[in-house]
Amino acid sequence: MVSLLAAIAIGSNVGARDAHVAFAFEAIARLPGTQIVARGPVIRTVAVGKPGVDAGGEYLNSCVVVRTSLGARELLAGLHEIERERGRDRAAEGRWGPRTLDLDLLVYGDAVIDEPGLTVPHPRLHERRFVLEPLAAIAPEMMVPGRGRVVELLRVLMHETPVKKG
Ligand code: A4P
Ligand code: MG
Repeated sequence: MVSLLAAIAIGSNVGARDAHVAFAFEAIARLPGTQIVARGPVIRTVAVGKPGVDAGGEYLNSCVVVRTSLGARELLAGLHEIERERGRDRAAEGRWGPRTLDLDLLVYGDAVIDEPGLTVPHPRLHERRFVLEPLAAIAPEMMVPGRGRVVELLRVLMHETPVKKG
């Protein structure tokens, strides 16, 4: 069976965040045809939101690299099911609003997909330190198709982000 490497982002900023993240690690490992190759560090991050939208409190963010024989849509459907098991209700929350568990498919092999409901690589991956930092800790050399190596994307982002003085 064909299998490939994929990267998944994990985020939680509502409720028992530690438990939600721990559940995500376990549940992803139980997805059919899927093994966790590496588990990212769990980091605390300031919620990134939009002006006028309450992004909620501090996040726990992490990620995993998996080897999987699931298709990209099957994998994303599995991730959405795991989110629901932790009580996530998309209908009741705003975009970028607070959430118990957010699982994003970051990279799926060398696939470039832009379809309704599925964009891979994740369109904001390269702009987000809370995604790139844990991913660079476990997969610095991973190629993000169309963008470059993870470690390089993090380096560029850190150079672009103004350092607060004082
Ligand atoms: N979708 C399409 N492609 C993908 C993909 N590759 N992975 C669709 C996951 N989902 C994908 O997602 C919205 C729709 O995107 C879904 O229907 C799915 O089919 P969502 O998870 O319901 O909504 P969202 O997460 O609010 O939207 P989005 O655009 O994924 O937001 P982000 O970019 O994930 O931002 N601050 C910190 N510190 N840490 C965070 O983790 N996360 C967000 C969410 C905002 N601020 C944050 C964090
Ligand atoms: Mg999301």
